[in-house]
Amino acid sequence: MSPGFQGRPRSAEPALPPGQYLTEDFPVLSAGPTPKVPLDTWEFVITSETGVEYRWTWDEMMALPQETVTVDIHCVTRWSKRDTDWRGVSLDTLLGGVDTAAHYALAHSYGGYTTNLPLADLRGARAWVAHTYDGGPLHAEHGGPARLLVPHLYFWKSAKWVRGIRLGTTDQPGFWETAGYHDYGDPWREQRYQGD
Ligand SMILES: Nc1nc2c(c(=O)[nH]1)N[C@H]1C(S)=C(S)[C@@H](COP(=O)(O)O)O[C@H]1N2
Ligand SMILES: [Mo]
Repeated sequence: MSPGFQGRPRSAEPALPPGQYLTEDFPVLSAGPTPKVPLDTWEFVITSETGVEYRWTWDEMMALPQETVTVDIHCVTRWSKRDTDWRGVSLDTLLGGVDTAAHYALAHSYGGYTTNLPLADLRGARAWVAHTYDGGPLHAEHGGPARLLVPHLYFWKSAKWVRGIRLGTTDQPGFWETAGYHDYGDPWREQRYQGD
């Protein structure tokens, strides 16, 4: 640093991704009605590219190692929320026993929503199946019983009411990606729409 350098005062607030503003409340964004998913029939399924299915019931999911996560979330409609508190199972745990050479993942939800992401983005302590928000059961409108949580991508990648993940050797665009939203959706590179 040069002697005369003023710089900016060190901010207490870390930067937000470009074009985002902070909100204190928790908006609900759903493309359709909120599905009702009883826990006794709930299941989560990872399907490999060769068609092998790895299934977890609710009780089996709860018996796995649980992680607490505090993360900022960023919606493509420009709201961001700081320090959201979740509890859930890491995709590293779920993928640990899955035999796959696939590069792509398509998350699918009760109710029919889908969203795609590279399988690599589900690994490395960056993605969870979250069932608890702020210390209580995740409310249905926010994706309960359980949703995908992938906070390093725009929040549309965090599929609510998640039911499973299909692994594939080709990239299959999901609901919003088919409607013109970006295939990857990195908020720090402001990848909102195809072509960004
Ligand atoms: N199943 C499902 N998941 C979804 C959506 C949806 O419509 N259906 N909307 C996405 C979008 S665009 C956002 S911003 C977040 C919103 O989550 P929230 O309603 O908990 O804020 O969920 C994502 N996951
Ligand atoms: Mo969104």
